[in-house]
Parts: sequence; C-alpha cells; structure tokens
Amino acid sequence: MKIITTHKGTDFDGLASLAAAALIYPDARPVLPTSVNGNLKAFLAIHKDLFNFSAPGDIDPDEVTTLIVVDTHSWDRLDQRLLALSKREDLNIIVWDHHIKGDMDAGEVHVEETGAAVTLLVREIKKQRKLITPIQATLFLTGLYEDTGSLSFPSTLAEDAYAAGFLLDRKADLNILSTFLKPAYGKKQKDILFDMVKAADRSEFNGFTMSISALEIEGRVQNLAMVLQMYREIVNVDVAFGIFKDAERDKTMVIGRSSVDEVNIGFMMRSLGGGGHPGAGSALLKGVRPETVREMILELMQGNQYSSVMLSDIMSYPVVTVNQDTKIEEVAGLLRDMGCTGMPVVDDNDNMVGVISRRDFKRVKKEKQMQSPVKSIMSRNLVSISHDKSAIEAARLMIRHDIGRIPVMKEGKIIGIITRSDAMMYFYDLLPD
Ligand SMILES: [Mn+2]
Repeated sequence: MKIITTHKGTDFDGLASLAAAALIYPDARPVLPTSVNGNLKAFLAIHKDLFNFSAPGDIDPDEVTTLIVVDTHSWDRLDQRLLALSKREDLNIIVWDHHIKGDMDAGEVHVEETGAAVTLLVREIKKQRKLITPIQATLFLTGLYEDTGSLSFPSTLAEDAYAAGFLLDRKADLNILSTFLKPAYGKKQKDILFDMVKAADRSEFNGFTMSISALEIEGRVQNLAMVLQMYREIVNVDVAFGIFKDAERDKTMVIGRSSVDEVNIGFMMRSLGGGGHPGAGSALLKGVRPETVREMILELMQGNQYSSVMLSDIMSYPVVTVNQDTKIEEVAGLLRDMGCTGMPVVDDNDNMVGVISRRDFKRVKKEKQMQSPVKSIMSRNLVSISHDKSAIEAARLMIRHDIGRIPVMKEGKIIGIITRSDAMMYFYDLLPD
C-alpha cells in the first residue's frame, strides 16, 4: 500500500500539498494527521467529504510499501501512529518539501526552497496536465498564500507566483480563500505583540527614541511587519526593530521601521542582505543569534547618521582606470575582460584626463591604429561629480550628457564611479510602500 501524509499540526500548505499529491499519486491513500491547526478545522468542517482522507489509525504500518511525505521530511513531525515506519528499512520514501532540513532517508527527493510546498506539487500537476476543480484550485492557493503571506514574504520565489497564476487561471476563488485564511491580526499576532510590549525597552539615540525587541516565534507568522508597526506606535518611538527568531528553521527575521530622516532602514537592511526603503525594510538571516543581530543593528545605527545619502555610499569602487598612453588594443581587451562599457583615463599623476567607452572605438578606422595610445580616441568631455553630491544630481548629469557612468571625485582624485545601475538600485529602494 502507498500512503501520502504531511506534518502534524497541519496547516493549509500541508493540507493543500496532501490533496495535490493525491492527484499526482492516484493509487496512494492520503492520510491526514489527527492534529490540525485551528483555521484548517473550519475549512475541513465544510469540505471534508470532498477529500477522501484516511486517519493515521486506519493504517497498518506493516502494509505500507511506499510513504510519500509532503511539506516536511522530519520523522518527529509525523503523526505518532506513523512513527513505526521510521524503523522499516525496506520502505520506499518520496519527499516533496520546501524545508531544506529533514532526517528522512528518501529514495526520491523533491526539495526546493520555495515559499510554499504546494508550489512544487502544483508545478508537477501543471506539467502532467492533470485537471483540477475550482475547489481544489482554491485549497491549493489558500496553502500557497498562507505560507507566502499572499506572495509578500521575502521567501517567495517566482515559482510561487507562477503557481498562483496557474491556480487563478483554474478558477481559484479568492472570496472563499479570504474567509478561511487567518485574519491579518489574529491571536498569534496579538500574543507576539503582547510579549513584545511586556518586554519593551526604550532608549535615546542621538536625539531620537528607539526600541529593539527580540523574541522567539514558532513557525511562520504572517504580518510581523504590521505587528512591529503597532509595537512602534504603542511604545511610541521614532525607530523600532523587531528580531524574530524561528528556532525550528534556524532563521531570524529582522524588521525595521523609522519615521526619522536620520535613520535609513533600507540601507541597514541591505547591509544585512535584505532590502527596503528609508522608512521600512526587512532581512531574513540564517543561523544567526538574535544577540548578534542586535549588535549588528546598533553598529549600523552608528554608521547611519546622515540626513541624505551621499554618492560615496552607493557608488561602485574600486575603479579601474587606464593610463592615457596605454595602447588601444590593450584597453579593448581590458574592457572585454572586465565586462564594462567604459573607464576613466588618467595621466601619470592619476589626474583624470578623459573617458574611454565602447562607442569611442568607432574612431578606429585602420587596424594599425590599435597600436596608438588610448588618448588619441578617448572622449575629453570631462564629466565628473563630487562625492558629497546626491544620487539625484548624478542622475541629472547622466541625462544631460547622455552617459551611463560618472567618475566620483574627492580632492581631485577618482574614488569611485557611479553607474546607471547604482543610481537605479538607489531609486528603486526609495519607492514608497
Ligand atoms: Mn509549508
């Protein structure tokens, strides 16, 4: 006998993955763990007859030849009545999961770090051209939205969005889905907020108030950003950070909110590998202790004391320059090897005397000209910008002179280069919520 099961305390992603796997393996019996989470009970109360789920007690472990597990692959997360299977050496195990960690020794493994496990199964259903009903599509999308915060969590991949698109195309019903999905501010969020407020600290930092709250959470919690926003208002500080440690997955979510110009959250979160804009941002860290994150935040706060961003913060460096006497042939090779479209040209004292870019090479008419010094074809149009200017000023210069790279100068020397992509990265992060 083949069976399919998922983790106990089953959530929508687990249930959706179970139902989806039942379509992929029609000869296997789907087994729903005895304990399921609260909002799933409400869903099952109405829909149970649609799915032919067995209870773990109905299964004789000795008869199981193949075990298909979805949305987990850790033995201790299975229903207790199925644990006897972990002793079986002849058992064929197939895994579909989006958690990287697990201790099941599977013969067939489909593990990818997608936002939801059901994404992997929906992709397979699509590939096999299986038909699904609108109700199945609705359940799958509910699981997908629950685990990805409606595609808003940083863990969301393009794959999740493709799966969501497919399910909407198969008539997933968003009205039904929103009835069963947890409200944005539910019991879990309330408990977390209360714990944060109970332990709240408040400190002064260079003229504004701030609070950092660190807390352990269990599993994925939606809308932590909203919880932090409420926390900031209740504790009444200018800047608030939440450090949420999910011990089980060994991941720490850092969320920041700021209402003062002096603290640019987007910058700080980018330094931690995340993103955001000046007022709000987040980062997801792996295997880092909350105390370390707190220290990192404090350190970043020290280095974050400016009201506007200077070019030196967003420019690219170090800059590769070429001497004006370098042969054109050599410069062409250099540009090709480095994959850049141009570079500044300097004299023997490192003063900028021009810029060479790919379009200047059109001036080369004869092969032997490749042996001439680069100064013979470089552009002498010296556009540069001082390091203390803003990104907006750099963008204006790029438009006015139709150039994509501007050397950034400090005391007459080139210290970096600002490119179109540097400027774009900056502006995109400035976009409001
Ligand atoms: Mn999941």
